[in-house]
Amino acid sequence: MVIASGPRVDVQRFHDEGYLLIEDVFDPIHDLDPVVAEYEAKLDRVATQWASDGTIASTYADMPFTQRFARVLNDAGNTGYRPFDICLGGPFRTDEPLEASMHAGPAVFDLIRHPRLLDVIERLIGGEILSNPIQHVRIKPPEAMLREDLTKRNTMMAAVAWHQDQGVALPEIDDTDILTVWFPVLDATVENGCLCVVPRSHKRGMLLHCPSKPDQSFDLRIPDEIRGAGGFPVPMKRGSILVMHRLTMHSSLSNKSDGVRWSFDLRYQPTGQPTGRPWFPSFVARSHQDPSSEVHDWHDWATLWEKTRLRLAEDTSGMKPRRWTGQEEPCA
Ligand SMILES: O=C(O)CCC(=O)C(=O)O
Repeated sequence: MVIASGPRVDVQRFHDEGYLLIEDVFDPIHDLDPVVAEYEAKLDRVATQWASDGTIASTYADMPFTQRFARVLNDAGNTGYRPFDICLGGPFRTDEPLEASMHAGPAVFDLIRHPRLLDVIERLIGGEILSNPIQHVRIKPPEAMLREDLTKRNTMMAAVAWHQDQGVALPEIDDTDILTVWFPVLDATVENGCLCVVPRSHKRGMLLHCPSKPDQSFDLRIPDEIRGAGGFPVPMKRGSILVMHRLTMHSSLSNKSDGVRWSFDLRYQPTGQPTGRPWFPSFVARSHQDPSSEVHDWHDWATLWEKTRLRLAEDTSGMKPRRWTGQEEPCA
């Protein structure tokens, strides 16, 4: 195995605690500001399209990003977040471009493949690294600016309940060495809804997850009586990353501030292991054994998602049911 250089990674601490906070992985101006600019442009395109087809009342073009995003989401309702996430969410339709179904752009792709980020991952799982398709951007306007039904139902816009990432993927992932990498685009604080973790919780094994509401299969939580006590918020400066074991219990707070809470949660694993979402596309982010297998161009990454979109619009029968039925004790 090639041992990478890069940020200092306390591998032992990661295995002991189940998470690792590493500062200064990204350069905020060079690496994160382009993502903000890419999303400002995306919001402008989406708002212009939706104002012209009547989905929203106005383009809200005179507003700053946070207020504009909140107004667009409020007008568009529960599916309004779809064009912004970096993963496909249903409904899958043949008559819709990728641009309207999710976001795939160069600044985001550069983050997913950032060499300093991959150096950290390499220290933890080795140098054959697959980018797992369970990935999201969460741009959460202040809760006070959003319609209540959005903050109650949508985990991209609202607080997220305690869970383990292994618990929200298919059982095929149970032996995959998958890592979650969470990082803020703007500083994450207790007030604006940073992440919370329970140290050493990965040593408890996988815990029961219940749907948070009877009709919900994505928004899962570990019931309080199983979760027990412990856990604390992890405020983070932009540029830092938090790496978590797949069994580390985590949640996030609500955004009580007057600014946006903006983060990415990405996942990486050794190439060749199951991803937990076999119907979505993964790609080789780094390979020392076969560098030619790496995907370097964001257009190629977008094409993988576009082909997936077209396939799912024709046929979703390959999408398997979730791990939990909601009928387990004590969910039912
Ligand atoms: O960013 C958040 O609010 C929650 C993220 C999360 O739960 C995850 O990455 O699994």
